[in-house]
Amino acid sequence: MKLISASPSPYARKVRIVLHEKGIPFDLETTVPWNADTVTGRHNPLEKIPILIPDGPGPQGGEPVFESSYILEWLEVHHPHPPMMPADPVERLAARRLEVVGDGVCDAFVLYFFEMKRTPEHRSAAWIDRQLRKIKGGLAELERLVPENGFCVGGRFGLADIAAGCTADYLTLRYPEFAWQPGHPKLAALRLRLLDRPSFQMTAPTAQQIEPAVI
Ligand SMILES: N[C@@H](CCC(=O)N[C@@H](CS)C(=O)NCC(=O)O)C(=O)O
Repeated sequence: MKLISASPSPYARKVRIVLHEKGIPFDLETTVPWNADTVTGRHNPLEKIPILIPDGPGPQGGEPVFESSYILEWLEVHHPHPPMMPADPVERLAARRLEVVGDGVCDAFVLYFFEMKRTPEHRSAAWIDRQLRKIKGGLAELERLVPENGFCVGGRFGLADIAAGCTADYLTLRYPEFAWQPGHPKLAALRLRLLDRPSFQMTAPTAQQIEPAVI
């Protein structure tokens, strides 16, 4: 199968980590989804990465799968071993909660990031404050949810750790001036524990050059 991804994307990274952890071979196609020459719109009407293109033929062969949380669910159904989501429904909800919060922090950061790309006279202070509030609120919630030691849910590595780790690494890359680590020691320690895993090391986020025309 093929994964269309962007190198800084925390959403695509969740999928890349799960593919590595499950041992599923895949081709990685890296694009800049904001740029005019991106392939994104050919496969996803919402024009967003990540996009997974499974091998055909088969029940869903060749049909693009998009939206990171949906791709992860799809992978769990079609490639259940090793599991990345808890089998217990209550634990699964707990893991999904961390994913929802982590994705929400990243969503708010993307809105903040592009607002800051505007020239100062075109920026909205109210919009910036709103997104920063969400980033800080979401990080505080992640800090509340992650444990001091070990993995986030059910004592075993999975979705919740991946979501929290991808969010933490993304902010570290894209928002270095916001030193979030001292105020969130459990999240900072989890991030470091996760960096021991090959799947995290192989998918470390890197910045991309975005066309100015998108802003
Ligand atoms: N909720 C989506 C978010 C994906 C997303 O926002 N991807 C960004 C890159 S990090 C993108 O492709 N943006 C292009 C656009 O919104 O036009 C998911 O989890 O897959």
